[in-house]
Formats: sequence, C-alpha cells, structure tokens
Amino acid sequence: MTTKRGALLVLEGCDRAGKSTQVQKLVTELNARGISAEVRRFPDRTTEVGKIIDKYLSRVVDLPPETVHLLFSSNRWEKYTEMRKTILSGTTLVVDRYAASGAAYTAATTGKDLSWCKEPDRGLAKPDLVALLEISEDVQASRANWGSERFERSELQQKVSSSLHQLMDESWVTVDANDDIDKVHAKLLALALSAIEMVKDKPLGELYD
Ligand code: NYM
Ligand code: MG
Repeated sequence: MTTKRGALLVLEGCDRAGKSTQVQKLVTELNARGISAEVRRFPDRTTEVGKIIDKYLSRVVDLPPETVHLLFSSNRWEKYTEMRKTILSGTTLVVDRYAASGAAYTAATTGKDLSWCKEPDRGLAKPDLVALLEISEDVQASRANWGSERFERSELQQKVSSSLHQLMDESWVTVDANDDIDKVHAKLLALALSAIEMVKDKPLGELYD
C-alpha cells in the first residue's frame, strides 16, 4: 500500500483575524481524531532569514520594501524541502500565512502589481486549500496588541484585504472570522477534513502553475 499524502492547508487574512488561534485549534483537533497534522507559520522568525524579518517588523532595522519582499519569500524557500517531505510522508500541514500574504502585503505597501509580487514564490508547494479569514475593521482594532508592528494600520489592512481577494482561485474559501472562536473552528474543521480526504491520492501542486 502506498502512503497517502497529507494536505497543505493555509489560513490567510489580515492581522488579528484569529489565524494563529485557529491554526493551533485545528491541529489539536485533527491529532485528537488520529490524523497526523502539524502547525507551520510564516514568517518563521526562528530561521536565519526569519530573524532579520523579525527585526524589520519590530522596527529594529529598516530595509527597502523590495528587499523585505524577497526575505519573506526566501523564508518560505528555507522551509520548502522539509515541508514537501513532511506532506508527502502523510502529515497534513496547517500553515499560518503563506505566499498570498507575501504578495498581498507587498502589493499593499508598494503599489507594485500582483504578478511582480507573486514571482519569487513560483515553484513553492501549492496549498490544497486556502481559508481566508475575514474580519471587520472594528473587531480587528479591538483585538490585543493591535498596532504594535509595522503594517498594522487600518488603511493598509484594507488594501491587503483587497489584494487577498484578487489572489483567490478555486482552492480558496472565505470564512467569517467575526463569529465566535468555536464557530469559526467548526467551519475550518469541516473544510480541513474534506480537503484531506480529497487530495490524499492527488499529486502536490506547485505555485503558480
Ligand atoms: N507578512 C507576512 C508579509 O508582509 N509578507 C509575508 O510573506 C508574510 C508571511 O508579516 N503583518 C507580514 C504580515 C504581518 C507580519 O506576520 C507578521 P504575523 O502573522 O502577524 O506574525
Ligand atoms: Mg500580525
């Protein structure tokens, strides 16, 4: 019997949409059901490139936006081989932000077109499902630590949200993240279980083919 592959599931959305909470809850629940699943997140601030990104986001260093864009992408490439191997060995990855955040935030901060912004991520593993967590401006501003890092400004977040919508394809679904945590979790769990089942015999795709 050949090993069934895991799924690459991504949660996207603006800052404070609840992605980190939901990613964690989803993996815990999948594991409780006997499904092998692990969390990943981007930026991954623990890698060499991730440490520079962390300094940039917390305003310890300044860098040109194009440089920052390539750092975010290269942070995903740092994890590419390991993530692919893990998925192909049967473990589902639930990822807190991925390539779409890379394209959407740079498009929003620089005004560059999305095709320029997508290019460095071409060839990365393609998500089987992207759940876009949508949140109102009021709920966003009311959540903890809002405004403490770079990019956490309402008018920029509106642009990010509109770029994320432009990136949607058939692998995306939107989820109303203003709802309470357990309702959002239930929706994401149903989506995850069906995606895991759907893709287990299919090859893992590549961005952006
Ligand atoms: N961000 C995240 C980008 O600008 N490009 C990327 O490729 C990724 C993955 O980093 N405001 C931005 C979005 C966030 C910030 O992420 C930190 P988080 O999930 O808030 O720690
Ligand atoms: Mg954030």
